[in-house]
Amino acid sequence: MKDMLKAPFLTEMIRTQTNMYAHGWDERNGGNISLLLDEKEAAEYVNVNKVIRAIPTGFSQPELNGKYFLVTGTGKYFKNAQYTPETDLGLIRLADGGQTAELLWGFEDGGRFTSELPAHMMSHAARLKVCPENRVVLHCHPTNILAMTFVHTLDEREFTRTLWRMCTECIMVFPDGVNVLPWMLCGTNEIGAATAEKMKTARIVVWAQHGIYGAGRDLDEAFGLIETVEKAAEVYLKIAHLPRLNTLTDEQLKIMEKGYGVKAREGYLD
Ligand code: 2HA
Ligand code: ZN
Repeated sequence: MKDMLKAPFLTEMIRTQTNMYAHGWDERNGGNISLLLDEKEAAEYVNVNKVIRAIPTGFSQPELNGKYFLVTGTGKYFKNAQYTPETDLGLIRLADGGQTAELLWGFEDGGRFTSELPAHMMSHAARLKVCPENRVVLHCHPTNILAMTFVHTLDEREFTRTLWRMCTECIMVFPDGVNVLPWMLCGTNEIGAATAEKMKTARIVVWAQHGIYGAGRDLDEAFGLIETVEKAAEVYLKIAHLPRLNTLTDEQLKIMEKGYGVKAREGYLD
């Protein structure tokens, strides 16, 4: 068995958490990440026949039965993952149609997976249907996106159009736009199901007055997606109260669409 602490997927996870903390997106225990692993990949580092603990999840997700995930722990601080990965992270396998998480590594202090596991697992199931290569669901609290949900309409088309206009490459990075959930209590199956529903049509779901969810094929892609949305929100907040002398027009957004070879969300450009 290889050393888990040297597994590239674990190193990459810790690096991402550390970077997210440094960006100010994950204060205290804010944020959570889940990374889908191949069974073969997991089996190099853990004994897949040795379940340490079986933890009820409180939801069912039969499509993900038997799947392996590296997940962040509830109550754990992203800033500390680099020092105490074996308590702050866990490798789980879903069983009983998703109703049980079998712990194969980690959470060594008796801890468990993130309180947002329903939103993560339901979102994985939704994204895998659209993009079979999807591996990552990532949640955090970026300051500018969060602030924007207090002063901008939550209409998804308008929210997306505002962000697309803030930097020339936005439409290339998230042509599918940004979906938005009105405020809901977090950590529940209800917000999980609502997030997954929104994940059917976009890789970004903003939780009003809370934060953001991003999905991607790897950690870098999901991180870069959120980074781009957050940058656009920052530009918006810097200029929203100032007279606008110049802007990006729908004509220019259409030129970018052609130039980058992407397809903007249907009906989102005039
Ligand atoms: O786990 O971010 O949404 C902390 C959170 C909950
Ligand atoms: Zn949160």
